[in-house]
Amino acid sequence: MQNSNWVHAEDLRIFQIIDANLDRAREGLRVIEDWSRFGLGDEKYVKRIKNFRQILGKNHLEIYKKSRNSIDDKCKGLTHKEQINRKTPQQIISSNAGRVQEALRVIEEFSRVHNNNLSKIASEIRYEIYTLEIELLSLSKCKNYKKILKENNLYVITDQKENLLEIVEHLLIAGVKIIQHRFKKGTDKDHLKEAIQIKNLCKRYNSLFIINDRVDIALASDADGIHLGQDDLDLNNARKLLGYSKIIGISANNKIDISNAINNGCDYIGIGPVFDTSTKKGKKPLGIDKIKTLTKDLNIPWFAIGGITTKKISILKSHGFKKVALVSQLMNSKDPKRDAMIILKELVHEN
Ligand code: TZP
Ligand code: MG
Repeated sequence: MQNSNWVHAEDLRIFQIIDANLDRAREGLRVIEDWSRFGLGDEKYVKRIKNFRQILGKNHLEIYKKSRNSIDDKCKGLTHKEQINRKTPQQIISSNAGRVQEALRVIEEFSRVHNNNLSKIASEIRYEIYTLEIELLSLSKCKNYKKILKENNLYVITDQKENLLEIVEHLLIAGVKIIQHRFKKGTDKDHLKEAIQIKNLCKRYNSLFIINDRVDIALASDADGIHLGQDDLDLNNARKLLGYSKIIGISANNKIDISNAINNGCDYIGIGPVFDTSTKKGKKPLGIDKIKTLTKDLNIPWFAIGGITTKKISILKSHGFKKVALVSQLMNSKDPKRDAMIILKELVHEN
């Protein structure tokens, strides 16, 4: 660093640029730090971002601050219409991460000659912000999905039907917010085609769209998540492939499988069959009491499944079951919209 008492006019301009961009970078970091803290509640990210802010703060030298306002800034207060259009937390994270990256790039360039240490710091943090941005966006997206899982008690799984799209649309109109696409017979091409059609419908109604069994189809259809049984791809590998922006649900019907699923970070569990069901023939029902014992300490959403009909919901509710997953009751219904509305009404309670 050269002698700060003697400053050329050109240096002054450079210091002003660095000063403005250190402010910009720190402000942008503060925005994403606060979203990590209050929006995501994720201490790990808060600490990481705070650390970057502090490093930049320490390197915000007096000489940069003193250069402020010493040359007129004719562009002060200019805004762009995009700034006004930012609405969602995701848009805010993206634009502020971008702001930080840009500011750091400017610092990196303009400090290279007179303060190489700062230039290097700016470059290192800039690279970290690229990954951090993706991670925060994934987490924010997943957070919305988790909210849907938490707040909704009816989970509908599809069956292969001629008029499946029509049925699904009626369910969505009724207010169903979680749909799983279950496709057991047919080609991968047909599987993916139908998945995309249902996903598009779900997105129109802001409902969660989950694929059964197949991580590849989940990725190709850009589903919101996957549901895996014990014989499907394991959770860790599915997470590696899907990342943290997708929901992973697991079918588990014993203590070990449930605790493994939770320890490996699944987002919800399907437990069953509660009753006899023709959808999974030959599967011995667990019964209400067994499921009550298995779910006693569960603190992630769980859905009872298997043989659940409209009539059985009140019994399940009386045993404290809040969330249910259904296939045949709604897939074979003469009036899926009406039946879904009845079930949704029955399942209303504080979550
Ligand atoms: N997993 C456990 S039972 C079951 C699944 C997929 C089938 C549930 O279908 P239904 O028709 O609601 O009994
Ligand atoms: Mg499966």
